[in-house]
Parts: sequence; C-alpha cells; structure tokens
Amino acid sequence: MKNIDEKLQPILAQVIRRNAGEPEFHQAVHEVLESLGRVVAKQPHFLDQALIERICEPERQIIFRIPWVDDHGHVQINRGFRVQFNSALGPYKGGMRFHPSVNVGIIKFLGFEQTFKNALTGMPIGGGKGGSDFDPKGKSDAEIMRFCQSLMTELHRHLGDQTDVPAGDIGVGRREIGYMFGQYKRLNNRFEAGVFTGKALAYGGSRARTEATGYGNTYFVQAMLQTRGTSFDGKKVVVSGSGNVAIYSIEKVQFFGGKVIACSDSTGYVVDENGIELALLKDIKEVRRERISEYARRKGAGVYFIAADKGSIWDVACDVAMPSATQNELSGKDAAALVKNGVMAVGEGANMPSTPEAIRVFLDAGVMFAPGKAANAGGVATSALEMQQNASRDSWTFEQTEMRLAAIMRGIHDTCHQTAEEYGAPGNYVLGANIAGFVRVAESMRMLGVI
Ligand code: NDP
Ligand code: 2IT
Repeated sequence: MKNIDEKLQPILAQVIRRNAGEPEFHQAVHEVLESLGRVVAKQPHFLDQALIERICEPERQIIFRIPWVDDHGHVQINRGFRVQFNSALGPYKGGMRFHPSVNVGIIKFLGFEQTFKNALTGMPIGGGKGGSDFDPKGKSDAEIMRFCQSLMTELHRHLGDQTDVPAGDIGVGRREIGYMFGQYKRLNNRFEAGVFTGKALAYGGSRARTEATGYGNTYFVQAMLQTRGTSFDGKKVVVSGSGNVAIYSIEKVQFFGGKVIACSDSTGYVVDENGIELALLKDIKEVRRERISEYARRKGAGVYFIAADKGSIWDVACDVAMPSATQNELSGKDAAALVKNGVMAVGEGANMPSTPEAIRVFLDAGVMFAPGKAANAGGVATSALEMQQNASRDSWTFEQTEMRLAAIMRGIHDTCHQTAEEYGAPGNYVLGANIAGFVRVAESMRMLGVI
C-alpha cells in the first residue's frame, strides 16, 4: 500500500481480496491508484458513486473451453478468455493474446490498462482484452485454423461491431485474425467488417495498422526527446522483442536516424553494432518464424547472440530503450544498468514491461519515461481508424492514415505532459497518463449513472 492515498487504500485492499492470485492485475491497479491521490485531493467528487471501485471491476468476464483436434487426431483442450472491462466510452476494444502464460489475471490487467489507454486516444472505444493459453509455436497452419474456429464458435455470441471488437496481441497476427473473422462471418451469416481490427487489407483492413504500434511508440519518444531539444538522430537504441511492435519500432527509429543495435525474443538477444538489418530480421521473424539466434548465424562475424539465461538485453548500453516484448521484462536491476549506461528516454511498446521498481529507478534518475498505456496506444488508435473506415465503407491511403496516427500520438503526448504539470508533477508521464485516462472514463461513467 506504499504511496497510496489513505482514502484509496481500502479500494486496493478490496481488489486484492476479490482477485486473489492475480499479481499482474494487482500491479496494474496499484500503479493507477498511486496516481489518483492527486486527483481525489483536487476533485473529491471522484470518490462519489463508488466510481473508482467500479472502474476496477470488469463489467463482464467470459471464460470458456476450447476443444480442438491436432494433426495427429488427438483432442486438445485450451481455455479461452474475454474480459469486457469498461464500455463507458464505446464498444469494448482490445486485442486477443495466445500464449501459454495467459490466465484470467493477465487478461484482466491488460483489459484494465486498455480502458485508460483507449481513453487517452480520444477515440470512442471502451476497454477489453481476451486470449487463450494456447501456444501457437510449432503448430501447423491447419491446427491454428481449427483452434481459431473453435475459439470463435463460443466467442462470437459475445462480439459485435457495436459491442466488442477484438484485434491482435502476442501470438495473434493477420493469419489468426483472418481465421477468427472468417468463422464469425460464417456463424452470423453477416459480413460485419468492423467486428475485428487488424484485418488484411483485402477484406477490410486498414493501411498502417500493422505498423501502427511500433510507429506510434517511436512518435511518442520523438515528442519526449523534443521537449529536451534533441531527437533520435544518431542515438543508440535497444528494442526488446522481435514481434510486431518491435519490428515496426525499429523501422521508424531507423527512419528518424537512430541506430538500433539490439533486439530479442524469449530465447535471448542479438547485438549488431552496425545497426539491425531490418529486411533480414523481417525475413527471419515474419516469413520463416525462426528464433532470433538465426539473425546472428546469418550475419556472421561481429554480430553475437546471448541466450536468455546468460544475460539481459538491458545490459547493452544505449540512449533510448524501447521494451516491446511482454510484461515485467525489465526489472529494477535492469533499469539501474540502463541508467548507469546513460539512458535518457524509455518508451514502453509492450504493456507493463517495466516492473514498479524499474519505473521508480527511471523517475528518480530523471529519465524520460513513457508508460505503455500512452506510448503504445497507436495500435489501438489505428484500430479505431479501421473501424471508422469500415463504418463508412472507405479505405484511406497509407499517408492519410499515418498522418492521423502521428497527430493522435502528438495529442496523447501533449495531454500526458500537460496533465502532469497541472497536477504538480512536471515531466512525470506515468502520472499524466493515469490521470488523464482516468478522468475521461470516470467523467463518462458519472454521467451514465450507476450501471
Ligand atoms: P508478437 O507476438 O508479435 O511478438 C512478441 C515478442 O515478444 C516476440 O519476440 C516474443 O518472443 C517476445 N515475448 C513474448 N512473450 C515473452 C516472454 N514471456 N518472455 C520473453 N519474450 C517474450 O506480439 P506483439 O509485438 O504484438 O506484442 C508485444 C507487446 O506489445 C505485448 O506486451 C503486447 O501486449 C503489446 N502491444 C501490442 C500491440 C499490437 O498492436 N500488437 C498494441 C499495444 C501493445 P518469442 O517469439 O520467443 O515468444
Ligand atoms: O494492447 C493493445 O493495445 C493491443 N494489443 C491492440 C488492441 C487493438 O484493439 O488494436
């Protein structure tokens, strides 16, 4: 309960009691409540109508069985989740994650974060998240399809373009979205393009959605660097992960003149002091679906691979760090190493990648720190643009879509920056993001009555 306003402590205690064994959810709520002390001191009406208690309780949680048949004819069982967290601003909106670590606590933390993130975009979208403990690694294309179809056979009844609109996340890309959307369309006998985002362009996807999260995080960090009169030009950058968010962060950082010298996957990291060769990385990860060590093997001399149990990517000295793999991947110790090596800015591409200790180390050291719910909001913002195109049966150019994305990221940056100042913590983007996101959702909830 450290650092939490007295009036908010019983709320956190209640969340911990009600959601036993869900440490990631507790962590996400703890971080937001830590920021809200300043809000209730200034605007005590936010304590009325159990607004904060209500915001911490998902509106609906769906847990279901997913049976499917593997290529050997064996029946496999996975568990599916959809947490419809908050619909005060619009239909539930948020990705689906396929990873063996998925459980209800992880989906709840993601849905909670999503609610504030979506509010920060300024778009009319509520917050939700879903997924399964299914492990897509090593599965055949046919197995992936059967799994996605079985999942959707149950989930379809809970979705709708005005109700709940999923997208991708870890382990879910275009291929999986195609299979899930296809089964939804079949079961409903209805081409409802806006029920899914992250679709391929051919059947209603948006240009720039694939790139949006990584590009958006890079735009956010660029805006932070500008507040100190500098830019990406000539900076050394480390990006963890090598999935969707990491790859398009690397692409945009390189476009802005930064040099990305390291990236990773769950098996370890590679260092290439000459700068990561993006075409090769894309071929290994997007086309062949191989492990990251393959990058070092194919590059040869001067490029090295370090296995995950032998070292941390955050020991690589850099000016800017962009954690883009998964939650709690960057510890207090990692943050201390980054600070010692002179890091000046951190932009969270992933959701909650920095532990609370790491965030404290960054803030105490005066590092510019962009929390995920602000920095990685470009993905979902572009999803909202995809919904907008689907609703008007339109298809925008890449340039037009990216321009909207860039303007939205600038807006989120400025909102967080100004809110932090207004609440007496200049430069603290964590506080700015939590407060600005909360106020928008809570104000709407108040106007909608006790529901
Ligand atoms: P991908 O599945 O495309 O890539 C995930 C990457 O992170 C892979 O390199 C993966 O390595 C690594 N990774 C995943 N889990 C772990 C783990 N437990 N330990 C170590 N490494 C891990 O996912 P995305 O790029 O889409 O997502 C990355 C992060 O960004 C997530 O936190 C997600 O919630 C967040 N995010 C994604 C958005 C999107 O639009 N896709 C939008 C906003 C946030 P490996 O292949 O070895 O598992
Ligand atoms: O965490 C996220 O914001 C996402 N995975 C994207 C969600 C979306 O609906 O585009």
